[in-house]
Amino acid sequence: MAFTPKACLFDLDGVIVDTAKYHFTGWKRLADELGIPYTHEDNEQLKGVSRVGSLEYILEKGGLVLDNDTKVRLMERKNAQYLELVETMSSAELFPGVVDFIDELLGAGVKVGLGSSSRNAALILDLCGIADRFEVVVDGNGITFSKPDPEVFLKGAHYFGFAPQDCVVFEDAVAGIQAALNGKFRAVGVGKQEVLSQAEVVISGFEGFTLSKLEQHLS
Ligand code: B16
Ligand code: MG
Repeated sequence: MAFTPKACLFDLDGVIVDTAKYHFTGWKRLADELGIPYTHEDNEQLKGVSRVGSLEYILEKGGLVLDNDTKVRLMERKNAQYLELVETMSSAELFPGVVDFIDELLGAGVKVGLGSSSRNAALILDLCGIADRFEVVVDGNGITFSKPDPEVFLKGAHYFGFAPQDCVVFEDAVAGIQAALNGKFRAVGVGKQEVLSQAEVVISGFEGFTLSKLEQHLS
């Protein structure tokens, strides 16, 4: 049966823009100070994972148990580092084709929203000059449960008043695809097929991607 999306919900980091490299630098500096090895593979595991979840992962890797106040301080330090690193971000860092695709959706009357685990999502959208495209932004500040819980996307669909089945989620993280499927959304993976094989469709990026291609893939 032909499928036409009523809304598209985009993850931010890894789908619209590559902030993973800045998260990597921030966590690596912190891990170095703690004497815990932190690799690109670790960073890959933490895509879509909340700030606190990321710290817990690193501490567990190093076998470190810390009290809550110390954990809060470490997260603040990492975030201050991250904010310094993203300060100079601009539209030049947007992934090729993603804004054209979003603009095509908006022109066709498809609603567009953001569903990100990041508490810095609104800032990044602003820095990249695309905040005006998103009618709703659900981010790490507005959710209780992290991906793979579907809360972040369900809140977006609820804002629009649409059933998840009528909305498409674009995600680069395994936990994000699981969140979409757990919420009964249509799920498009952005990245590598072998990593995102649970998604209904995987695209390598948005260059040349169109609404009609999306509809063909999901029909
Ligand atoms: P922050 P997404 C996620 O964003 C990142 O992929 C993940 O690496 C990061 O730890 C998380 O946001 C929290 O970010 O520290 O900025 O609140 O992929 O869900 O857009
Ligand atoms: Mg992501």
